[in-house]
Amino acid sequence: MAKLLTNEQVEKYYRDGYVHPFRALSDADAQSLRNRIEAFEAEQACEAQQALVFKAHLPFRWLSDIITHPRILDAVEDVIGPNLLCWGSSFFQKNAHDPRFVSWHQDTYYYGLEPPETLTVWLSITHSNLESGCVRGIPGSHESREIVPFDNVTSENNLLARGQTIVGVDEDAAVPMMLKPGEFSIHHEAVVHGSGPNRSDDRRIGLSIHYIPTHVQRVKYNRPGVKPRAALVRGVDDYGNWEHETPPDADFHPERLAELEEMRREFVGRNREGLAEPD
Ligand SMILES: O=C(O)CCC(=O)C(=O)O
Repeated sequence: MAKLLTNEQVEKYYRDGYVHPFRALSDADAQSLRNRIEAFEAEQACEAQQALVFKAHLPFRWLSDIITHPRILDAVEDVIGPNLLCWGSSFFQKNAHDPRFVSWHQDTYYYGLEPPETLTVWLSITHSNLESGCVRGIPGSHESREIVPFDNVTSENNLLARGQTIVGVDEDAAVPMMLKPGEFSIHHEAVVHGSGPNRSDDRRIGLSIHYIPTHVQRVKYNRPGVKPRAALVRGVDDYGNWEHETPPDADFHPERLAELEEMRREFVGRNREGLAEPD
């Protein structure tokens, strides 16, 4: 029996490649999450999206609590089943009146997973709407699961480091996934999506969290003899394709921070070799 989504919403996810909105956090909890993020940024003198790459949840209990939030996991379970791994989480942030954008892209190109079944939860921590540059998706663009041809267009304002840009997208077909603080959308890794600049007076902050069913394997970026790592967030793992991360028992957990740093270095190395990164 479904836990959060209706049958129609599950069907919509498979048909269109996304569905929204769902509430995870109350207004007050979304605000206190925002306060924590902003306190971290003030302390580090750096945006969270720059300091915490790929697995923002790894060194912080308060972010580990978000990737394991029961309402989020209920929604994910309704779509991809009861045995769930979370392999990544990244902030996407734009300040008030910020020209930064996310070009039209598919996540599949970066992820290297087989089968390509990542479901991304995009949790809105502020208002995400047309003015603030919410995520927009092209319905049905995930259907073939094929990678749509793209160019790498580098721009200092593109939040995608390598600038994957699918050209010729019919923007009139794009559907805005507008969200209030504490609400989330879900999207399939192959759906074409992107977002425009923030023209509003407030920041637009989202946390993008990536879930897979346990049978999915990573087929790219693996080091010989080393399993990729992910958090088992619900159910059991009968496949053993991933090494399970231990949740942090303290904030600024030193070992987890070191793991994040190692991943960052690997990522820089891959970029030097001209390989794609898991944006
Ligand atoms: O936050 C954005 O504007 C884009 C997010 C995105 O591309 C993603 O979560 O996959």
